[in-house]
Amino acid sequence: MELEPKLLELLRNRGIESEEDIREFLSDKPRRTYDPFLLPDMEEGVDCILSAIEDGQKICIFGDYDADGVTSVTILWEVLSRLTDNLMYYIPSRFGEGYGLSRGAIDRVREQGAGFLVTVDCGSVSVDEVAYARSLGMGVVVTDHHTVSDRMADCPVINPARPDSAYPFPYLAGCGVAFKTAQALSEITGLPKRVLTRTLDLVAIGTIGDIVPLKDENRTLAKYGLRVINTGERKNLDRLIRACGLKP
Ligand SMILES: [Mn+2]
Repeated sequence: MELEPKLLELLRNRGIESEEDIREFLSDKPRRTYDPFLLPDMEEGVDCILSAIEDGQKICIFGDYDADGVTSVTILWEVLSRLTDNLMYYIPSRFGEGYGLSRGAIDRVREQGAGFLVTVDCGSVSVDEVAYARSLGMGVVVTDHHTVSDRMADCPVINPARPDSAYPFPYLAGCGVAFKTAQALSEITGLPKRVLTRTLDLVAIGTIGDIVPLKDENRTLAKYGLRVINTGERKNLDRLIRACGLKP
């Protein structure tokens, strides 16, 4: 591969030096992606979610109000809604409630009949809130990408940034973790592949919006996701793109 010295310098500044890494970074068909079950607690988390569905429990996807959080909710919604009708989501108010799980939000979700919480883009360090939800008899699975500083919630915590994570790439966005969880659920239940690939447009928006490093698996997700955006299949997104005067 013949490359301009300036380009090689720019790549080197980003830690991309080996022939293989350069090829992958510049490729139109990147391949770097990993088995979702390498993420900590993925097996246990997916088991809990599927048992909750079997038991007929109402599942609440608990998200966040930014680009990463909103896309995370939608990705998991699109896959879980193929497996159950007993589904709701909750996005806390940026102004009234703030980021993450809170007792008030858990009470509201419980009042609406939810027996099981799956968080996206939040929850790893919500030790007291997770304990509170469990004291009400609710099951909880956390999916998240935020740094785990000291104590971690007492439930399955699917998060590549955990200090004990063996996942090869620690910088997924929240929507990347939601996508990997959706991928694991799809594999176990044998959902058609297109259900999952159809969500890649949202993974690209959340990943780029959350300003995580666009390297490795994030780059793969963003590149294929941009292609899904440009199919125009998600009508409201297509309208938004047109309203902004953007072209594919
Ligand atoms: Mn995030």
